[in-house]
Amino acid sequence: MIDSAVENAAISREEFKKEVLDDFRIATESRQASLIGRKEVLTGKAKFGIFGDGKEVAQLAMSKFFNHGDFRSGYYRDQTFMFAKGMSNVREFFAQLYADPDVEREPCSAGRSMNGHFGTRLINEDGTWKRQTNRYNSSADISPTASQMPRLLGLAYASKLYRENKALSNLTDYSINGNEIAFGTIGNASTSEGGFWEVVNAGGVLQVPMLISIWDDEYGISVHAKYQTTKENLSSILSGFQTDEHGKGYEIFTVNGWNYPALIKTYQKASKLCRDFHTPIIIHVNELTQPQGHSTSGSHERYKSKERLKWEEEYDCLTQMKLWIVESGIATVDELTAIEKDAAIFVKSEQKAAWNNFLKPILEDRDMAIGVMERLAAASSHTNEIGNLTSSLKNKDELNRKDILVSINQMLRLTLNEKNTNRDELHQLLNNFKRENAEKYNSYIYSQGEESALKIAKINPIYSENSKILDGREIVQACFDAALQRDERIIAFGEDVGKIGDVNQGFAGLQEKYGEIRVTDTGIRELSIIGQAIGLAMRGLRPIAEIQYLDYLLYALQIMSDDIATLQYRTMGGQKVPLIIRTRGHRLEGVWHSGSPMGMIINALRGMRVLVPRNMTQAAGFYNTLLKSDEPALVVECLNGYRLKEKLPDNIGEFNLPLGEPETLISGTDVTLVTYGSCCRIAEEACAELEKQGISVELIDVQTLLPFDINHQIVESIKKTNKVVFLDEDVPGGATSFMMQQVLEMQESYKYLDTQPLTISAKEHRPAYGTDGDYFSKPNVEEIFDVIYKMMHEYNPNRYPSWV
Ligand SMILES: Cc1ncc(C[n+]2csc(CCOP(=O)(O)OP(=O)(O)O)c2C)c(N)n1
Ligand SMILES: [Mg+2]
Repeated sequence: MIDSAVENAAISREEFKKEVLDDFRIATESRQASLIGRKEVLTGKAKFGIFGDGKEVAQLAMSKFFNHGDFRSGYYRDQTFMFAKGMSNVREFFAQLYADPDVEREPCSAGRSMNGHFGTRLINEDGTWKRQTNRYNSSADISPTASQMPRLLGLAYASKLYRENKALSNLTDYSINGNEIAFGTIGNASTSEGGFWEVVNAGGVLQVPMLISIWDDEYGISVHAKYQTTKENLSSILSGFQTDEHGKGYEIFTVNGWNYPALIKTYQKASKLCRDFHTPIIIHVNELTQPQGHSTSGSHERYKSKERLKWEEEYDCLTQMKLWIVESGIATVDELTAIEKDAAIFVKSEQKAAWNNFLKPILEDRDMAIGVMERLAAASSHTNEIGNLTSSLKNKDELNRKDILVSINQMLRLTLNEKNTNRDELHQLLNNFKRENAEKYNSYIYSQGEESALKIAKINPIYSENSKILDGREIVQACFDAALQRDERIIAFGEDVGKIGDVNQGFAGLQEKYGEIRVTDTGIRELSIIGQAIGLAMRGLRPIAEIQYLDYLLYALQIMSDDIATLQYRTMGGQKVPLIIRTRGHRLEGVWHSGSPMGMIINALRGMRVLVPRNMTQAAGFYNTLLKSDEPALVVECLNGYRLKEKLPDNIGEFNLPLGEPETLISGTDVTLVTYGSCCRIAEEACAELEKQGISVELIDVQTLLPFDINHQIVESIKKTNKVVFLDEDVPGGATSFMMQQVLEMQESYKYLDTQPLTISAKEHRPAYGTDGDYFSKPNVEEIFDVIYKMMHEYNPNRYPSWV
């Protein structure tokens, strides 16, 4: 058997043996990491563990065909693959298990993600991209099942763009002729998620080099395939995606997860098709096992039959690999036992090193604190209590940084009324620890690099006598035209974006001008439209992905929240996705075409920029800023603004508007009215009516909700007016509450208020259809007038008599 294997592999007998035994060693080390990892959790050194045992051999096969420039988008079972490609190693694996916050020791997430959440560092410390085509790349894993799928589509679609758009061929840091495969991995049960099917369909439509491996162990935690999958058979139900006579569709393979040579053959054939012809691939790897059960949270004996457990033992992929190696005459049982022994020793020592490295800085912090505590004990009238607290900190098992801070705080409370330098020293230490830990646990929500959106300098719009007056839609169209002209990396896509240039014609004529590869239609699939953008942005392109109406953002909100918004944070600045999500909303007609759920959105999207321009010129200025920055953003255009007339700036493609800078639309002295988006126009009308009654309102458009008024301009207005009203068309307590919290609490404007701060919002229900539906659902001029007039009446009843 070894002879035929050697023949097929076209390498020498020695080389072949070395490769097989190397594989066996990696798989065995990976298994040891799983076994020891579980013990580390059960003995209390780590909080939770989930491991790749039972899935090692298939991953070895996959790793052989994963080349430089390729990307992985996978899930928590993939440690063997990550080890095999050197994208992770045993020590880093344990560092993550212990939640080591040191990014050098735990480069996937700096201890922020639980174990098994892999990813490589795609960007440098200054935020610039690393070269991707000379290394192996993995997007950063997230926990929600199947959520690796949307971005997988984009990672694969990037290869298509790089291959088909010759103008991108100089971007060799990201692609060499689009030869890169996006490798996806997913568990069998996770394929029950809607997102899986949406992405599989889209991948087939787009014909992109996406190679999906399904690790099928028949279970999703305790739930058997009979509850997950029609006919309990993924290969069978996926067969409709099989390529047809036109070559469209997927090549689908089914292979047993314990059969090393068959797996290698399968991955070899599949990856060649995928790389050369961009044929999407599904490899259904079945008959996998889970020797230790799903995770450390329980044991699989509770839900697997005796027969199943016995079968799992027999068909454990490592057992089968060993049998094959021996039967093929590649190595003896003794040779394999020696490898197993060495692997056990190696993994144990790596685990110990990871633990010691993790613990060392905590012990140093503790000892530093104890030194100060002992001095305080001597100087304080609470010597005994402080002494007791100090010794219990000294003797604490499973020490965390938290324990040190808790002890310090207890002592500071005990000595609240004492004045001595040791107490001051302890206080100082506490502040230092807080600062250091904020860096460890609270940094990188947004880009901290040079291309942060907040660092893009303002360039004012320029107008001249010749500046044209156009419909709003023509203003954004001119902005997109200039952007597409300027930068080949920019692409736009979404429902109806291509042929008709979007439902409101922001891209009108631009597909004809720049080609289908740059401006293109997609299926109705919001989740994977955004996934497409994520993957493209990760591979150096600049996507503008469109969600047709704000009301339909909900389908995509999950991936925006779980993936985009957490990306910088969960990698501690190791990955980024500079992408723009363009949508339109606020006010038009009916329940699903006039929503403005901005509170929901900004609460789900900390980590993204959320922009709410009041008109299309502001929108264009923000698009220009965002395209120069490296941050992901959502831009909500006003659905009722496309036909309003605006003046086209002469520098439509160049001017930038800064984020986080409100604009005062009307100066006033009596009341500050804070709003954004379509409400600006309604507020302007209300202000005119109030002016007639002698009430001078200062109207402020915040323009961007995330970030919000970074220079604290609004409080300056309140210092003058001493009254504030927050207006929008979200539900009561929605984004108006956010604005109120920012202005009252963060800007401390409560100090300057003479009256109760108020909010005006839409009703609690979705807006009803028709003119009256809108009038009675959303805030209107009369309501704004009433609220502000009443506020003035309460403040000065003589001057402003009650009028109702
Ligand atoms: C959206 C979502 N729902 C539930 C979970 C909890 N959960 C984690 S793993 C898992 C089972 C996944 O099974 P499968 O896809 O077959 O992968 P396996 O663990 O068997 O390799 C579940 C339900 C989750 N992470 N995300
Ligand atoms: Mg499973």
